[in-house]
Amino acid sequence: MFDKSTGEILVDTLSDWGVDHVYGLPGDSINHFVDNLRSSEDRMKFIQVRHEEVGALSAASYAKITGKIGVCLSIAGPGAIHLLNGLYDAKADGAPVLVIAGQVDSTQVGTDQFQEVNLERMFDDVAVFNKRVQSAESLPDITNQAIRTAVEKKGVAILTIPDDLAAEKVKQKVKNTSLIRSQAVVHPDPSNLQEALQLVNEAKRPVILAGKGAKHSREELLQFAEKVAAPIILSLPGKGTIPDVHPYNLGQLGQIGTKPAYEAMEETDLLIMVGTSFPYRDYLPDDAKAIQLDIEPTQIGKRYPVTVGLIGDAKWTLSHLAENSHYQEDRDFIEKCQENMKNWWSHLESIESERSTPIKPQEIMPELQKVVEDDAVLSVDVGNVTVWTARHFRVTNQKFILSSWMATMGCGLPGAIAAKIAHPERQAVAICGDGGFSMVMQDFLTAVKYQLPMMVVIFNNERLGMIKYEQQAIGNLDYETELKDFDFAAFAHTAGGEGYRVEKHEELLPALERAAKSTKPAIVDIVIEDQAPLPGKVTYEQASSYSKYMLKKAFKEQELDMPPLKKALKRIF
Ligand SMILES: Cc1ncc(C[n+]2csc(CCOP(=O)(O)OP(=O)(O)O)c2C)c(N)n1
Repeated sequence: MFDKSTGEILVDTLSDWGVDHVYGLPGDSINHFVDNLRSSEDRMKFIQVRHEEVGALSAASYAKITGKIGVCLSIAGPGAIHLLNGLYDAKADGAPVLVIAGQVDSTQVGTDQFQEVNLERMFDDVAVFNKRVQSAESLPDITNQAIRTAVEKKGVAILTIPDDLAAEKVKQKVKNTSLIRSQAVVHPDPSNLQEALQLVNEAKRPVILAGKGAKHSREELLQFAEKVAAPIILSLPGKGTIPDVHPYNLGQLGQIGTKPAYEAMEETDLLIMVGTSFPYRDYLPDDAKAIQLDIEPTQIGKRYPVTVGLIGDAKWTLSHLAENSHYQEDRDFIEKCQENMKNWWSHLESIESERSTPIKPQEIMPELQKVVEDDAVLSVDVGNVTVWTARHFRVTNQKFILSSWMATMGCGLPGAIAAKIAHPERQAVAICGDGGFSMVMQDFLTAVKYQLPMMVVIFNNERLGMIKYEQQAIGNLDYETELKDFDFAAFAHTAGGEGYRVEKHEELLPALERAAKSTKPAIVDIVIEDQAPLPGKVTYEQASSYSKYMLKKAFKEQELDMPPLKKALKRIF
């Protein structure tokens, strides 16, 4: 006699798909399934978070780090609502995530029960698969479809399960639909490949802009770039595709970018986009020919009027282009870019070697670099801290993750939690602003509870730094961006971890070294001078808006009582 509950079958199915842990917070409407997890602890770990948003962000981060599906669960109503931010992060960054959301009893759905929310409607916008299980018998098949859809469409699948169904016994053995995963290597149309090769062979100053779609093609990308003498600019999600100090790397583009990248874009006669949806049109060439390679047909021509589209796998296509393009004899352009980059690095080195109190943010990176291992996972939060890390941290082989498209604050710590679960043997480092970290800091306790040693580096400027400078950059006075000072090192101790407060430069490296060696989660709370990370290239509009802010500031600070000046300023603003 077969007597498994559907909840147990759900655990079996997850297990068959290779899932070995679930993030979440238990409660009514998910209790039966949580009990199934309790009795399957040997193969399915339950990571209890303090806030469901952290559960969802961790599941998304796990998917970004491993390429495997991340799984989180919640109760109906408030728990499910808390998941949303992390789920949108997964959607925006193409990370496969499965949600198991509890729901009120199946006989009561739709009758305004306690904590009942119309979950199908709520999740509709974020999900690629979104179904409420209607019967115990259909649950295994629906679970299979949910996982398959999340993996293939790189998005969020929602399984809403009234908790009574999870407890129901199934009378006969359930035969799963197939768990086999078949994959295609997509090759572009041969005539498109031919057109692309012709453009490449004719170009004098080709530039490659590569995004996260190129991440699995480091070798092929470099072979192609070297053959056709094209420098490589990486979008922020693409950081790490090739090492930052590789002679063909010009860093990032845009507000966070480098001057050599900006200049290469101004000079290029052929833009080659690989697996990127870089959104800032102003930083792309005014009028260059362009090839765009992407696995997703709808991306072609989305951001730039491309001459040739190549729909296909980056690895295969780059290797084809590398093999079949002509060797570029004229190396002047690449050499000039390399010279520019050398100057850029020495400019960075000179500002990084300053010694000041409070510490300047850019002074931190070379010291951090000394303790971060080559195969570490770096999880970066959102704010100026993203810019400092993008610009000054030289990624070698580390895994670099962030909330790149949703850009949600609070992603740093969940990324480090997921990193430690995905790769317990590797170092996990979260780099956060004080604002971003304080959005999720309760879950430092989760890292302590599950003994996940990690290093959380906080750039503590007592500010929402990025917003302060955003306000100034549009000519406004900064307003409500200051944060109450807080000793995150003391918090780390209270939480059961280790904490180091750093106020002077000489304390920095010893603190980082001790945190890196710690067997407990550790916070290095660095009091920094609040600084604006200026763009690699300041545009006229940026300079002009900033001068408006300076005038307003001077006017406010000095409380000038000079009617003609006041009148003039009023005219300007
Ligand atoms: C959830 C969320 N709310 C608001 C924002 C807008 N935002 C972007 S950066 C930022 C400030 C970040 O401050 P902090 O974490 O202290 O880092 P800093 O910029 O000072 O380095 C804000 C409010 C956001 N991206 N995400």
